[in-house]
Amino acid sequence: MTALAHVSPESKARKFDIASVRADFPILRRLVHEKPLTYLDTAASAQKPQSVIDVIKNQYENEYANVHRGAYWLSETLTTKYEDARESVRAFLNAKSDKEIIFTKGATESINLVASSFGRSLKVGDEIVITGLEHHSNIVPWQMLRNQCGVELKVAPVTDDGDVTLDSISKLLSPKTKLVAVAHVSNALGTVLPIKDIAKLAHDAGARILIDGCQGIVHEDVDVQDMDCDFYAFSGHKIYGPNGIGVLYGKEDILEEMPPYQGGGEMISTVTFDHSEWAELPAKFEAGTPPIVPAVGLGEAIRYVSAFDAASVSAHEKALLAYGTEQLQAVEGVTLIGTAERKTAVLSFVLEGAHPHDLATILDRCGVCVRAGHHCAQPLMDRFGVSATVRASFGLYNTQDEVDVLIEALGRAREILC
Ligand code: C6P
Repeated sequence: MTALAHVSPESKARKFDIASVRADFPILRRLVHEKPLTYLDTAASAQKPQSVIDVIKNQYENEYANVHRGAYWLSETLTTKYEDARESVRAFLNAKSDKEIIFTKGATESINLVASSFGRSLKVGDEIVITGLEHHSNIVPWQMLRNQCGVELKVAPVTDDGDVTLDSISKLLSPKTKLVAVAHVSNALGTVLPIKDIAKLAHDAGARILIDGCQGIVHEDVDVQDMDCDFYAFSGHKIYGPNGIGVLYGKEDILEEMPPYQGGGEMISTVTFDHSEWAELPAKFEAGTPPIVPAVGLGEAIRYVSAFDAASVSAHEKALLAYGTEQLQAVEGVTLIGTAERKTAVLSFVLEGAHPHDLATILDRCGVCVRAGHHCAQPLMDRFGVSATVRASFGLYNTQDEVDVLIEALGRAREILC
């Protein structure tokens, strides 16, 4: 079942028509360096549809107040919208309960929440298993925990095509493993990991599993019950929503056991100078004034993507990836990094004789936005013996024509740099 399959059937009436999809994103109409914008950096952050922009604008213009604190109409109205957004996320992930959806400021904070809170139950000698293709946000929090409490970090190796085998994960698991923390989709290569199988391996070993779903939420089916993951973390800005909002899904019984991550605001039920008691989930993990408007904007973004039939969006993105792969491989001097069979929406490559940053600068002059660098995955770059790659990444609004623009701009860059 797909994430999009959890919304009501009547809301999925919209046909996936690329021209009308593009018309939803006002920024795609602008020029950059007097060239049409070719936005191929959705893995870094997605562009926003008009409906999300309108909702945000309307909140500030007409409905703004703090939430969960005011006994007046404005505050109650926005509180309802904030909690409706939580329900939209719950339905999107097919979580059992709203209590399992914690709003954070992004995937990085969601993972840090687990490291800081769940991590407190770990002790010297316990082990955490990650993979060699993780984003720094799914490496550094575990290193910090290692430095605090002496847990060990085990890393499953990356294969030459940019994949991680189940066997290599399995070999690292033992009764000492307390957590397996893996990406759903690699941001740097696009590799899709078999999350359901990894979750089974983790659980068979008696460990919990956290999925860094920052890229997976955009391109893959996400059903947290079907995957049987214990935690799923993602950021709103990748899925066509605002920035400043993220989600941590956690199974209710596990979240109940975990201590609060931060103190203050509405995360308490009572406070005295001697002692405080915690609020019920999800408030226990939402200290301080939450990212109210971004949460409502995320709810709208989820409504936006949920209106399409998931299979059509997926077919469109797969066709783009196949076409882009074929076109890039035909460019002399280009080496694609990350050629796993299960792959989505990302083309990471190097061009012989050209530094990725120089290449990206020339592409920018042609109106093409790509990311160049280590993509916050330095150990993965080391694995492939490069310091950086150029990364073109797709969203639902990209077209084959834009791939052609990229290839043409690459030809121009080759003439200048090589
Ligand atoms: N990747 C990229 O260009 P935040 O910054 O908290 O929204 O997301 C962090 C993060 C965690 N995991 C994965 C797999 C990610 O892709 C990201 C963000 C961006 O690839 C910015 S570094």
